[in-house]
Amino acid sequence: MKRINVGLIGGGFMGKAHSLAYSAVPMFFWPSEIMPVKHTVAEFTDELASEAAARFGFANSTSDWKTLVEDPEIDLIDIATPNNSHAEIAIAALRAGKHVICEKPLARTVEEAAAMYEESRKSTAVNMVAFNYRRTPALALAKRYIDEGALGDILNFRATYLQDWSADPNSPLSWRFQKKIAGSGAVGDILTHVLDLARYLAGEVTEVSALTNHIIKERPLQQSGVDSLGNSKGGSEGPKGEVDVEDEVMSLLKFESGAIGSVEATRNAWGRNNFITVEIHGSEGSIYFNYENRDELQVCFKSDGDDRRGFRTVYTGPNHPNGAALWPIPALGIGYGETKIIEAHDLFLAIAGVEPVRPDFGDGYQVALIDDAILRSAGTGLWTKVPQLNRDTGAVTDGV
Ligand code: NAI
Ligand code: SOE
Repeated sequence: MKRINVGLIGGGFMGKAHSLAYSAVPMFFWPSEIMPVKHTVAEFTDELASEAAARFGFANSTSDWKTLVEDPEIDLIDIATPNNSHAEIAIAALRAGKHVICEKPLARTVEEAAAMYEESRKSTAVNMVAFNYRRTPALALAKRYIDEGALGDILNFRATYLQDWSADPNSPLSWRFQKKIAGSGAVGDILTHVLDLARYLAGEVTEVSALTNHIIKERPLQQSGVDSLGNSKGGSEGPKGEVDVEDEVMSLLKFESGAIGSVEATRNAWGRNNFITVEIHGSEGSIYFNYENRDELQVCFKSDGDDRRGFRTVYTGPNHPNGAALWPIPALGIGYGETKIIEAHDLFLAIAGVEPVRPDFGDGYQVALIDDAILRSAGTGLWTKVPQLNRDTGAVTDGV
């Protein structure tokens, strides 16, 4: 068993989720190829950093992420900061020879994503982008059905990502509403997750036709530096700041395979919480998934027969992807935390040389190319080709 010293940068929502995963990996995946050691956490200030160390179980803390990247004792850099620092940290970490896991979206722009990907090609270290929803066992089971041909030829992919935490115009102006930090709005923040699922389950997206809408133009300034995701109300009085990113996005998709599809995302849909849905139909059957019932995969097959056709529920448990490591019977409940535990374990398998990990920076870059095409299409109103990354050469073509 190899010990891997982790340097975590960012002690917010994802700092918590990743720290939990590092503690949990050996509990779930045992014997473990890798034993993660929570070495050092970096935050903005010494106070925030030492608080994060105490809370998340790190031995050391620092207010300067650069010392962490340069520390020869650190093996893995975990980037759990807002999107504006992903490129700078990842490039420095790769140059220092560290393994890197970077939260999604890989970067704010295609240019930043390209630079990160180019740096990753020069390194022999492992890199990963944290699109963790594909680690949900029911979605990994969907992939298994598709790979085994149970759905036949994929004809249509439909996905949504709907939330409501920003529907109230008085929810505060977090970094997620500022282009200079986030890069984009619903597109980079949540559509990227379903675009990762689209590529994972249905293959490459080659052309898009998109609409975006920017409804809430200003929000109350946050009363503290903490990103509160809409939970603490700013109030309608008091200073406000500009929201310069889109609220909503919808896009039609064409896939390399000839399949067609649609994706949509908003953080303003009252009543929807983490409503990620995926419905795929093929020539031989269909599947349906809703993250709010994330243990369940609905399946329907042509071969079921005319008199019994309809969706039935497969409840994921020990017999499904990664299920044996999780809980001993179905219906105990698989949550968001488990997707992060599986993600960390898959990262460690790659670091241990057992098997390569996806999604990597190349995948994050390809998603950034789709994001960019969607935003350009929404601007022009035209069908827009998605440039395709050739993973062998590292070159990007102008669509296929
Ligand atoms: P957050 O706002 O809760 O936490 C970010 C933390 O990073 C804050 O504590 C902040 O003080 C710290 N930070 C910012 N810049 C820093 C720097 N230069 N050095 C050290 N610390 C710094 O944000 P959250 O929700 O954790 O998001 C972080 C990243 O994770 C974003 O890229 C976001 O898109 C992604 N994310 C991914 C999710 C997923 O499901 N995969 C879920 C939530 C966020
Ligand atoms: C807010 O929309 C958010 O925290 C996203 O940033 C995450 O990526 C998503 O998984 C949960 O919601």
